Amino acid sequence: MSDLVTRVLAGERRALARALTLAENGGPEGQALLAAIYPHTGRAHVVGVTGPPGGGKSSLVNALARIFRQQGKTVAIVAVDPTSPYTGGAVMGDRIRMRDHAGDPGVFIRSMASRGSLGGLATATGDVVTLFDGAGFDLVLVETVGAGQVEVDIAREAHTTIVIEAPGLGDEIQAIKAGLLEIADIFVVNKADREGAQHAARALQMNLELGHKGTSTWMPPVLQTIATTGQGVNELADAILQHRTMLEQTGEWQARIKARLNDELRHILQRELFNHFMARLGPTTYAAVLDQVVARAVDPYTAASKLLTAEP
Ligand SMILES: Nc1nc2c(ncn2[C@@H]2O[C@H](COP(=O)(O)OP(=O)(O)OP(=O)(O)O)[C@@H](O)[C@H]2O)c(=O)[nH]1
Ligand SMILES: [Mg+2]
Repeated sequence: MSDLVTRVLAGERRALARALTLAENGGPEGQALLAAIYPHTGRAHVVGVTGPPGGGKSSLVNALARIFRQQGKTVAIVAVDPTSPYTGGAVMGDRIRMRDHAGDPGVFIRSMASRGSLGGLATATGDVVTLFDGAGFDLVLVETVGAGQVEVDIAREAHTTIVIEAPGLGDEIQAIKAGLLEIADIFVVNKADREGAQHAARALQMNLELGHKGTSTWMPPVLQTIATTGQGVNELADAILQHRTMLEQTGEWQARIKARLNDELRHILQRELFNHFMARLGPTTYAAVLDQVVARAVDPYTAASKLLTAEP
């Protein structure tokens, strides 16, 4: 194990691939590995890229990776597909990317599927990001499809969140409904070569102004790109780096990390406290009280407080 840790920290690709699988499987080995890597993390700039299916997320991530590589930065790409257990979209995108970055040791691509449990996906994604961070990648680009709670959860892991729209998908409304407007640090209207891009950009801009988005230090820009030709992608890469600079200069970088870790720690505590409590209580006491609730003899609130004070 310690050998694997050393090799991951050295950025060795085969060790990293094995570590990623261990972490994704979520067993005790994976946990021990993550624990050993954790003290060596906190350097990578984590960038979330989310938006509707087919909006051009993979193409854009690919184009961004190319620019960051030209700047001498190393890039890890995580493609998360909560909608399918088979990573249909993610795998398609990966093929294009793998061809584009084939043989470049400064790029590492990993795709992840839901395997039926959406709750675990955000956690698994966080663990994968931790490993890339520990392995020394400068940037970790996390692509997620859709606009549901999983995307919002995953976006919370990112320092910088990019929300992509594309004309003709009818997604402006979808994004706003799902609260993606709230989490975006940068908006991108991709497929700017298509009709309706201008309109989509204006609609987004108006929504931003109406919602008084942004702070005195950051107003989310609305950029237009053509991912397939690379048009506008340099500007997007600049905006990502500017956002990082702003986060660091204002102390937001640390504040965001602390807020996220606070959440994470509380979640773990909640789960562990509950499991601990239930194990101490034993299944018979719980079942008996549940029966009383079902029989309308005791209401759920009273039942809960009875259980909390019950002697095991
Ligand atoms: N015309 C045009 N087509 C684009 C642009 N960007 C991406 N595409 C095309 O749109 C399709 C979808 O692109 P992807 O990058 O796979 O989109 P995605 O959002 O990753 O898709 P999923 O991961 O399946 O949700 C592909 O055929 C791309 O070639 C663009 O700027 N203009
Ligand atoms: Mg994709």
